[in-house]
Amino acid sequence: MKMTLRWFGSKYDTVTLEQIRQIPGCVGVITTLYDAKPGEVWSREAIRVMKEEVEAAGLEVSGIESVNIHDDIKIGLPTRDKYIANYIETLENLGKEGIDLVCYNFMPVFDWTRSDLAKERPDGSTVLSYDQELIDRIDPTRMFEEMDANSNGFPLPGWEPERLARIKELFEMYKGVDEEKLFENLIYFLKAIMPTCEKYGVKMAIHMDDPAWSVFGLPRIINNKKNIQRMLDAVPVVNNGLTLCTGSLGSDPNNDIPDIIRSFKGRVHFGHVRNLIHYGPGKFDEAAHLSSDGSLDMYEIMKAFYDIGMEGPIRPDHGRMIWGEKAMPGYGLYDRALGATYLNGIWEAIDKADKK
Ligand code: DNO
Repeated sequence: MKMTLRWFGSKYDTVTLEQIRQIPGCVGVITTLYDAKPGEVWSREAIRVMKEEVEAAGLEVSGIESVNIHDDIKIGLPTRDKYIANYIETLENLGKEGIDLVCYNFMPVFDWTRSDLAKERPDGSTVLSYDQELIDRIDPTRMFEEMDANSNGFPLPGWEPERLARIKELFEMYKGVDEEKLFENLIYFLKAIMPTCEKYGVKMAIHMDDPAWSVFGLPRIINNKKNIQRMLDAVPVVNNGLTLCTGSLGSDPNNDIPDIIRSFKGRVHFGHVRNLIHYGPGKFDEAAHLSSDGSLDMYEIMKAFYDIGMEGPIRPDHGRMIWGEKAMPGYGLYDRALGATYLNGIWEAIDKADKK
């Protein structure tokens, strides 16, 4: 396991590489080319510049999060082949520059969804939270504005701003795309890119849908053990793997996360580890990483990663906003650094017990 932190680049992030370097045991960052639009080819030159900046700070680029997928690929339009060809070129360029891990998601229209980006906890910290009842009252085509208004002036991590301008059009375009169609389109994409991934040793790691159920009537296909199994079996190549996100899967208490991790041994290439508090169906707050602060058992989760011989990067995921920090929702320095340290501590304890 390699402990890493997500970094949004010097242009957008309030957190610096120098700060990340001082988190004990943190060896690398997970980052992307933040100005690249979905569907564009990433040049080797641009990838190299990004890598050199990170390496100059004494860290490595442990993976890309994300190379986003153009909507035409998700919808299955005839133009998808052009965008898949571009994606393949990007993967080749990443592989040639020695980057071997790409996280992506196949969620239509929105990436992760929350009803509140700064809900106050009793200790005065603020967290991201989700309440289906509140979401049901929002006009989906106004979701960007709602989230934006709530984000303290920071960009929404992971949300693709170019989608903002065409939100109504996007909902129209996804109208005929149900779960089966979306699944077929994912498999079409994966089959097309796998030979390149195998040739250059690039592992694709699909992110879980967040939350793990349909929101605004949009289809969800990477949200539980059965669906993940189906996707892995449809393209049975090691390079077709997972970003095992405990917070996304954990939004549905029916998902047994340690069991899911163990079941997909060999295909879990990247871990997002965080905790949340369940209040009932469709209602949860994010929490500190500490098990006792939320509903997930972080020891059991880290033990499962340990037992499968996890070699890839793990990163603490969304943190609370604490100590007066102002940063992108979920992505401040302080609570994620606490999370990394806590997860490293669990790992050390498991490792020592195992080697006794
Ligand atoms: C949220 C992140 C997601 C993730 C994408 C992967 O905080 O985990 O935005 O990066 O879904 O493409």
